[in-house]
Amino acid sequence: MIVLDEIERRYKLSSHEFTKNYVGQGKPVIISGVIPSWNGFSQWSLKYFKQLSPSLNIYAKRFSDGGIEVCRLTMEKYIRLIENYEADCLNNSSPPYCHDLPLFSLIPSLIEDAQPFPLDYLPEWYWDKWWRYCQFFLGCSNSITPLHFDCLLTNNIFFQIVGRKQFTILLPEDAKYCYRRGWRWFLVNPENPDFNKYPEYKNASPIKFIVNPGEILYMPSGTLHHVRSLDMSISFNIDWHTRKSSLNALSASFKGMPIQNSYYNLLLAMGLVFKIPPQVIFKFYKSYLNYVS
Ligand SMILES: O=C(O)CCC(=O)C(=O)O
Ligand SMILES: [Fe+2]
Repeated sequence: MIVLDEIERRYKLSSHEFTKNYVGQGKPVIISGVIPSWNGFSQWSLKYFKQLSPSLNIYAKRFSDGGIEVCRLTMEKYIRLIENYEADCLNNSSPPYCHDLPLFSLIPSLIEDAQPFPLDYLPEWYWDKWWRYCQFFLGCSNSITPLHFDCLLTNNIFFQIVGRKQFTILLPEDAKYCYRRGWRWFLVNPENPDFNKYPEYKNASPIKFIVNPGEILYMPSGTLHHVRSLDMSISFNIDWHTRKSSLNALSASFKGMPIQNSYYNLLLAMGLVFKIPPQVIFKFYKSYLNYVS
């Protein structure tokens, strides 16, 4: 078991070291020096997305204790809401958060902007059309994603492009102190924990840090994370399994993982362990990208 009191930061980490010392050890890390060499890094902004595809239909979410409310609107309308909020946050209500949007599939020209993509951080199985597995997060400052882990128990490589985000993360061993609700959400608010209601949280060891534009965050499978946007922000992630994490995730089918998640994990394990090609698996996996919350 690893004990961490702060996150490591590495410049242009090699894929060999990434795989051995971070993925292999279940250790989070922030990697700088990779995203800034992408073709379109300095071009990406909400205005740019609006110009590329104003009438694109997207969805945005509001998180509350009662659940997640989803609303649908166009890219143009959403970005106007964000711009108005940033210009005058006191007189405009805070817009919903565009969360888990497969934007590379919706605006394919963005794929070229993210080249050279660090494919060698991922298992080779993902190299073909890697962008299909990515989900975007667009939002205003102060957008929040409450404490959770990623629902298939995948590894997560998180790309911060515009704006800063503050992460509070906990290693999987601390889940027992965070008061779980359902499969993946937790009741504790790590930014302002209510120790009367959640006394066990005193035993947890949260790590808090900022991810800056142009940085990559790696979170191992099962890492709990709470995320606050400090600025208007554009990020995307790729959730992915290794052979080992796909088998571990399958064994979680016996520990409360919803059956639908086990189905998607079985598909990924068939790809990673039994080498069934991604072209075959993706047909069945595609619906996952709308299923995640
Ligand atoms: O950026 C966020 O608000 C949430 C990110 C997240 O939960 C993820 O990448 O899994
Ligand atoms: Fe997440």
